[in-house]
Amino acid sequence: MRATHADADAARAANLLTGARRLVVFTGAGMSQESGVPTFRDAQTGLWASFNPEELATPEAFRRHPARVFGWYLWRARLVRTVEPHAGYAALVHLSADLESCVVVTQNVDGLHQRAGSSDVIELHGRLDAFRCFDRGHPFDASRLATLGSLPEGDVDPPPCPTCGSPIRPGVVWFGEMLPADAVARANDAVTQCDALLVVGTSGLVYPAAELPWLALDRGAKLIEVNPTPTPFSSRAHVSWRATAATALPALAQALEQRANPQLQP
Ligand code: BV8
Repeated sequence: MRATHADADAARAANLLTGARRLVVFTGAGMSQESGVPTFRDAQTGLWASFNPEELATPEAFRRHPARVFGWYLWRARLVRTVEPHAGYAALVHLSADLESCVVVTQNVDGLHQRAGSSDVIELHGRLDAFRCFDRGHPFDASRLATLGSLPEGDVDPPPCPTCGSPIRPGVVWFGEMLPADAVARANDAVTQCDALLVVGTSGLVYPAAELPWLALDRGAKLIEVNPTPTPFSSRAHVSWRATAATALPALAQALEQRANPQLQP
């Protein structure tokens, strides 16, 4: 059977990873796209179609329009509860089994890597299912939002913090906010020590997260990129794989499996 272009990419990526002991997988919104979670730069749907996510994902937007911003996050949190991690997430879990370490550093806030079974996940931008109060950071139990979560899409007034009365906000990192220092430190450590960095589904536009692939390259790590479209990393990647996450990652796991067990060749 003639090898396809995808097979060639899988083979090149597998060759690069053969012998790697410490892998970091750096993911963005494109990793979740085939599970039905719109990417950050996809046109917003429904009531938020007229808003640019970067205009909603800020403390200023929440102060100015708390119900609009809170309603958007509640809708997203509800959406994420209804989707399932696609085969690419399971492929990452599978290929991690043969490695000394496989750290997932994600910009995503949907928790899908953990739901798929990845055990070493660093969330740079927080999580949709974590809530706290805006002014003092008092944790807020998301199950108290259950009734609100059933509301139709649209504005939802954030409830007041039971402790201090400040409006409840999502536990994500907004534009203009610092990333969690411990997550940044752990991500930098992982990338500094990795043999290879697998970059999946990120536009590479949002900093400081987007610094990580450049750090890996500077430290001599091999870089494999999985993205249907070019990004700022593409020209420096050792393998720039024009494919989607749910297609490429299972193909990569299979190619690595065949190298580890040649008797399995089809
Ligand atoms: C910070 C959580 C220090 C929220 C997110 C002015 C003032 C303040 C800061 C700045 C400023 N100017 C610039 C900055 C820095 C700013 C920034 O980088 N802005 C960008 C827009 C230029 N960064 C910050 O503000 C950060 N904090 O700098 O603090 C500071 C503090 C105070 C003052 C000054 C500095 C905080 C950034 C974190 C923002 N929060 N998420 C939420 O989710 O609502 S970021 C958000 O974008 C998501 O997390 C998303 O993951 C992330 C990055 O986007 P991507 O993941 O790459 O997604 P995107 O849609 O862009 O691309 C998808 C990709 O997937 C595409 O390439 C596509 O081709 C590909 N794809 C599509 N389908 C598939 C696929 N790939 C594979 N398979 C598929 N099927």
